[in-house]
Parts: sequence; structure tokens; C-alpha cells
Amino acid sequence: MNATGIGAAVRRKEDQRFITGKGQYTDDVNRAGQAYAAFVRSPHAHAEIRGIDTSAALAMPGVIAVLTGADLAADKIGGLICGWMIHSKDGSPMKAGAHPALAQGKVRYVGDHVAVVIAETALQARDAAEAVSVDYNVLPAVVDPAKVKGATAVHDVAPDNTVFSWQLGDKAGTDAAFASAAHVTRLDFINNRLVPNAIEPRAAVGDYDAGTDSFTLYTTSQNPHVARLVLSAFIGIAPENKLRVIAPDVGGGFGSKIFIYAEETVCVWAAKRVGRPVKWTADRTEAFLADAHGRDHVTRAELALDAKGKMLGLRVHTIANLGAYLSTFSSSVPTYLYAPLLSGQYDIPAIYAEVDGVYTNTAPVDAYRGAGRPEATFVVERLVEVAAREIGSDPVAFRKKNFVSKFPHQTPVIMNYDVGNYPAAMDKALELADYKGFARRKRESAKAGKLRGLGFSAYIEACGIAPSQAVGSLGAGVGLWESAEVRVNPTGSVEVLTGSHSHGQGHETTFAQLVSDRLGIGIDQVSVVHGDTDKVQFGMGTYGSRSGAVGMSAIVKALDKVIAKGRKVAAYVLEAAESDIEFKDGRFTVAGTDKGLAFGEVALQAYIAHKFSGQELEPGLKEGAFYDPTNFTFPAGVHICELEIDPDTGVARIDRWTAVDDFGTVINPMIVEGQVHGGIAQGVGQALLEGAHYDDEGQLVTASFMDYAMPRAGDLPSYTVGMTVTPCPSNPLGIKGCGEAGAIAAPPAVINAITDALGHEHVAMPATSQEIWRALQRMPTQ
Ligand code: MCN
Repeated sequence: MNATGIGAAVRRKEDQRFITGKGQYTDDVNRAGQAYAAFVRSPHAHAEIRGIDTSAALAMPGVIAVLTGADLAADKIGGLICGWMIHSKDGSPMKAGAHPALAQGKVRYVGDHVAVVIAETALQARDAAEAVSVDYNVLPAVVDPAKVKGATAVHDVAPDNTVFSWQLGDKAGTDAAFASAAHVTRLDFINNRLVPNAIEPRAAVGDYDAGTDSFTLYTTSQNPHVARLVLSAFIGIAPENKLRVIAPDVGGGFGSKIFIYAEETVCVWAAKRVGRPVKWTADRTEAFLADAHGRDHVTRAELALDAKGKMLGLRVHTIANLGAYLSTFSSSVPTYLYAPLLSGQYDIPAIYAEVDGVYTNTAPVDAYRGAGRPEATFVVERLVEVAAREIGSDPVAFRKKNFVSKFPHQTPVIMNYDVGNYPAAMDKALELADYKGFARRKRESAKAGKLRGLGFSAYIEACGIAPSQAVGSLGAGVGLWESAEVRVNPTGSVEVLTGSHSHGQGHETTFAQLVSDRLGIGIDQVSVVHGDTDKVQFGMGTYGSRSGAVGMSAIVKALDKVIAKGRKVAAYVLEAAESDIEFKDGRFTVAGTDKGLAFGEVALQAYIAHKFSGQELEPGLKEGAFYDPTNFTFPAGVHICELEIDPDTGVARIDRWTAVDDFGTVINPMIVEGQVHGGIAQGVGQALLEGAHYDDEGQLVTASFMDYAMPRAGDLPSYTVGMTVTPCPSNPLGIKGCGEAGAIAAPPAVINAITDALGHEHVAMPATSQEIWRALQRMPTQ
């Protein structure tokens, strides 16, 4: 194996600058003459705006401008849009209410954008924002997604607050399966609402050059090219390359930075209005209030079994809280990213899902690490656990009996699973978790007055959404391919330009490893360029754990072209037939001889003076490619959580965590393990600690880290991580995505472990010590 190639646990190249404080984030960007923006945000969840008095704010020191929705409308700036069209089961299109970047006539959640103050300093802007006087007529707010019907409409276009009433699967066939069932397991639960909380809050700097009539936006984005495409259309910048979007180092996104937000739009627009660069950086409270939140489902799910414990059918009804406005991808998350995963790892002949997407007077809800797939996995893995117990089966045996065993496997809900080996992952996880020793450990815990539980989660996810054409026909407004360009310099060093964006995933290392592997050069010879629309022509960005499977496949295509061109150059220089040139371990050689040239020598030959043969061989070595995958990738695995509960306090302490995942070919095992660790931490956060709560008036009562508990190191055990490998057949590297697996697998593993410890008393997420203690009080005395 090449020491820095595929499979090597190379240390991350980018960490040198991150851990020495040399990263360049959006808030580090400062432009000459820069002014600062502060947003006036609604204190009410639902209100008419009767008037806005900006006079006091305008008179305050340093204030340059106060802009409102009326100014936005006067400049004909379009509203924010949702990029995926969903149709209801009656065929009608979803009901998308207008979403202006600054409110026009009405505010719809606490934190909604009412006006923006531009001032000389950030503090002056903030002080003046408090002096903007808004006359509100407060309206009743609807907060509970299960009680939207009959409540005051959030948008006139949706009088019953229903955005869509969508379905997937065969209703009649599923009803028939239930009618013939020997046993039906039913569960009602809430998938709790989460706040993303990346370390770096969102930020934007808008700049306008009057000389060239062009704009630059520095922003915390996971997909700068899509941001350019959409923002140039909103703001009326044409052609779109008059807007350059730069997403420099980004300190975590977890989905929340793929969306087009009001603040970015306003910073670009305001820069031209005031003739100054305009900078905004969210504080943590703004992030809590106005970053798109995640999850928030209310679900009833039913699993039908025959007399032998084989699954016959699954029926699911979910109400998905979409918040006050449709965010960029919010319609796709609880529909096409959720229901097609309801088959889990199981062979379920009939599945029917209905999803009602509803408006409430809460912050918009959109993709958050896993986006729909954690919600689906929670449905399946909780049902499976409860069903196994109800029919008196061992949860492992019950899962194994129902696992998909033949591939490819067409589920009843769109997905075609290409490869996998689910029993192998289960067996490996059981071994690594010392399953056999669990009974002994449970007895020891009992002696110490503690309750020990073991919880399984056998998850499957779908990454690298594809193919473009098929997904486009389901309503997606974008292509799902990725671009790459490989530029070889005369010395043989290589620059890789990619449309993916790295905001913590280590692409500068893994993408360089791929180049190192294919070209036989060291990773120090490779630099990865991303995140700048002037440098990289176009790209779809990073989400849905696609950068390995899709982004790297585009690089493979471009590298293949570089090697093909290198072969021509080598043939010319070595005076051999092109068909006789072999490329291996970084050397072009004439087959059957020791005549050859190293990759770097061929690169130099491509640039120095030659009389290449006419038009057939151009000087230079630079190739590009677009790659559109033919299918999703389907990572899958088994996570086992073992925990101990103190019945006196209700505190659950995770003692062991075993994860066995199948990510196909692994490029960098250290980075992949890190991704799994981070994902588990987020999943444990959802299961035990995190929950965004609005009161009945629509005030977010968990709007700071004092009230919203994130997991800390002390809440997490050391993980035991193992792998199984079934290479993905639909991309040239055999990779499956790994970036979301932990967050998808973890919540049901934790809750199944808690309910196991409690003798299967129901607990809701987050299973705080209070929630567990209450469950203990409901239980019959032991
Ligand atoms: N990789 C690998 N072998 C594989 C699969 C992946 O070595 N078989 C490597 C990749 O080359 C890449 C990393 O693992 O360096 C993650 O790859 P992938 O699974 O393709 O995911 P993406 O790079 O597309 O990242 C997106 C994914 C998502 S959707 C969320 S949400 C998330 C996540 O990544 N957000 C993150 N991980 C995050 N990690 C950090 N630190 N910050 C975020 O915001």
C-alpha cells in the first residue's frame, strides 16, 4: 500500500492550520471601509407589523442606514425559496408561503427578520437595532405541530397550516398485510427538535465593486456555488458570475449551512445600497433563534408480523413540523429523505407512509446531520425492539430473521439496496461488545443497586443522493453530480479543484490521498482547492455524505484523463506507441522494457518546448470531469449501547458503545472513525440531552446553552469501532458515505438500552434524568 494512499490512516493536512489558530473563517474577513449589520428580530411568534419607526435608530451614533422589507420590495429583491417541490397525495403542489428576507406585513416566529441596521461598528449597529420601534398587532401563535388545524393560519396560502399531505407506498397492499397479521406492534412518539450548534456561528460579508458592478460574498456555506446561483437570482445579479461567493474555512455545518438564509441576502444587497462592505456575525442567541432547526416529528407507527415473527407490513403516519417558512430543503427532508428509508435493514413486503408537513410559528426546520434518515431509523429500530419483546423473541434473533439477505434488494419504498451483509455486521458487533458477558455485567450492576440495559440499532442510510435525473423527476430542483478539475504543474505537483466543500470532514487530506494513490506522488505534492466560485467553476457542495462517493469519483474521472494524456506525452517522448505505455506506481514505462519516465518527468515534458504532433496533443496537463452517480450508496451497520441507570436519580451513564459500520472502501480509517465518533456524540445528544422547546406563545425557552444541553466529553464513553466492507458497486472507488452514520444509528440504540434497563417502560427523547426518573415512578415496584 502507498504510505499516503487509499487505506492509510494519514494525519489530517488541514489540522496544522486549525490547531495553530491559522484557519481563516468568515469572521476573520475584514474589508476596507467595512460597516456592520445588526438585525431587528421579532419578539413575537406571530404578529402583523402595523408600522416601523426607524427615526430614533437613524439618529444614533454611527448609523448609516436602517432598511426594512419595504426597501427590499422597492429594490425588487425576491423571496427565499424551497428547492424541492412536493405534491400532496391529491396531486396538488405544496403550499409555499412567501419568505421575504426582511418581513413584509407579518412576522411568523420569534427571531424573524424585521429590519437591518447598518452602522460603523457592530456595537453601534446592535444598539441602534434596539432603538427601532415596531408597532405589532400580536396574533395567536400555533406551536404544536399536532394541533395546527383550526389554528390561526401562519400563511394565507395554507389556511389549515398544512403545506403538503404526502404519501409513499402501497396503501391497499399494506392494509391487507395488516389485516392478515398475527401480531401488530404500535408506537406513538416524538422525534425531538434540535438546534444545530456548529462551533462557528453563521457569518457573512457582502462587498460591492461599483467599478465592475460586481459583488463578493464571504459566507459560512457548505455549497457556495448553489448559494451563488440562488442569491444572484434573488438579488437580480446578472450574469451570475458577477457574484463571487467564497466559503473559506467553515467551523462545522451539520446541514445547517446548506440553506440560503436572509442574512446573506441582506449583506449582499445592503453592500450596494450603502456603498460599503457589510459584515454580520451571528451571536449564539441568534443562532438558536434563527438557524434552521432539525427533526421535530410526531409519529404513529405500526409493524405487522406473521405468526412466525416475519415482518409483513409497516404503516407510518408522521406530522413534520416545518416551522414558519419553508427553508431551502425542508420539504424533502421529511418526505424523500425519510420514508424511503423506512424499510431499514429488513425485508418488509408492504410499506405505506403518510407525512403531513405543517407550518407553525417556530423557526424553520430543515436538514440536520442525517436529515430524515435518523427519524426513519428511530421509527424502525424502536418498533423492532418493542415488537421483539411483545412476541417474546430475542431482539438479535428477531432482527436476523428479518434482515434483507439477497442483493440487490428492491424495497417497496423506492430504494434499491445494492450490496450489504447485515448479519456479518451484527455478529462482529456482538463479539466486540462482549454480548455474552452482558448478563454477568447486569447482575453486577444490580448488586450495586443500578439498572443495566443493552440497546441495538441496525441502521441503513442512503448517501450521495442519485441519480440526478431520477431524483429530479421526484421534485428536486438541482443536479446531484459533482465536478473536479486536476491541474498538474510542470514540477508534477497537483492542484485538485472540487465542487465539494470541506467544513470539518478532512477533504484536504482524503482527496489528496486519492491523488497520491492514483498518480504515485506524495500527499504533500497535492493541494485541494474548494469553496470559491471564481476558482472552481461549479459544484453542488457537501451534504448527504456525498463528497467521498460523488466528489472523489469526479476526481477519479479527471485523474483517468490526466493519466491518459500523460500516456500520450510519454509515448511521444519515449518514441513508443501509446498502446505500449503502461502507468503503474507513478511511472510511465514502455511495456516489456525498463524505459520509462516518472509522473513528474512527464508533467515537465507536457510543458516544455516540443513539437507535439499537431492538434492531437496539446501542451499542458489539466483535465476536468463531472460525475453523476447511478445510485445512492447504502452504508449500514449495527451500533450497540450499554448503559447503567441510577434509579435514585434517573441518571443514565453510557458504559460501552460498539459500532460496526460498512462504508465500503475506506480511504482514511482515522478520519472515518472520527466521523463516526462525532456522529455518535450528536445522536447521544439527541437521545439524552438536547431538545428545543417553545412555550405556548411561541417563545423559544431553550435559547442558550444554559437551557439547551449539548453532550460533553464526560457524557460519552470511549467507543469500540469495527468495520465490515462490501464495496459499493455504483462508484469507481467502492465508497459509501460515513459522515452521518453515527447520528443516524445512535438515538434508537440509546433509547432501546434505557427501555431494556427499565423493563421496557416507554421513555421519550431527550431521556433526561428527569424523564427517566418519571418513568421509574410509573413502573411497578421491583
Ligand atoms: N471517507 C473515507 N472513506 C469512506 C467514506 C468517506 O475516508 N468510505 C472520508 C471522506 O473522504 C471525507 C470524510 O470521510 O473526508 C467524510 O466523507 P463523506 O461521508 O463522503 O461525507 P462528506 O464529506 O460529504 O460530509 C458530509 C457529512 C454530513 S452530511 C454532515 S451533516 C456532517 C459530516 O459530514 N457535517 C460535519 N461530518 C461533519 N464533520 C464535521 N467536522 N463538521 C461537519 O459540519
